[in-house]
Amino acid sequence: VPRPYELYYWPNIQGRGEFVRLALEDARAGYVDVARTKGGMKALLAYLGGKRPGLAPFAPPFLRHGVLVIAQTANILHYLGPRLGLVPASEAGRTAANQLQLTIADAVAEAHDVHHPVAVSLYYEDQKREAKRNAESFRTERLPRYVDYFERILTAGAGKFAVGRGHSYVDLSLFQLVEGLTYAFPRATKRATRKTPRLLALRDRIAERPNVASYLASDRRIPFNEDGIFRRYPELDP
Ligand SMILES: N[C@@H](CCC(=O)N[C@@H](CS)C(=O)NCC(=O)O)C(=O)O
Repeated sequence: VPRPYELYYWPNIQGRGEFVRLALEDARAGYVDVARTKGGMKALLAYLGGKRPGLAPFAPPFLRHGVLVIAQTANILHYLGPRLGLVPASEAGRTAANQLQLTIADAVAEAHDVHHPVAVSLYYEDQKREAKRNAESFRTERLPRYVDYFERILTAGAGKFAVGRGHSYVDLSLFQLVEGLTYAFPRATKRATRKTPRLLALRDRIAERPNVASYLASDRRIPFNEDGIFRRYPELDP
């Protein structure tokens, strides 16, 4: 019997951990969201402090599976993909999935930097002016550029899946990206996705997958909030 997967991520936000949670939930893989259990935060911090065996992660999310400790969201999904049946089997398919996931990671980092353009260590309240400037170019240039790109990818793949002939962890992550952008920048996302029907249809199809739907309705799904990556500050989406 394989051990259950142990996911380590901050317990109060969806954040980058959500991309991993969605894969585990869609596959109904046995997993423990460690930091949300008693004593779990201590264990998470012990790993970050290099006090546990395995390659020390720089930052959450990370996954422990047996003796392996695996960090970096896209890398975790690259590991889980074949095990959960969430990626094509071919090397070409796995590489394509990883490439798209890394592009999603770039989009996520840029969405984060909108509210933290000066320093990660400063409060949003201390960088509001710069955030406003950053938000303008994110809304009008970067956000449309990312959603147009993924629309093109879906079009090339006949419209249903990002890679291969079945759904993969990339599709689950695209769902989360669209949900996050919609939460943080409802007006800009609505404008930008007027021309991306395939991406919106994918979002809807993923939300209706039975395991995803029951996860989203459960208390395991942490609501979006202003401590996470996708934050709704109305002044940044006027
Ligand atoms: N590139 C990494 C980024 C990890 C990351 O930035 N994690 C954030 C939370 S989403 C964090 O806890 N950062 C703490 C730090 O950078 O010190 C990934 O995709 O997993």
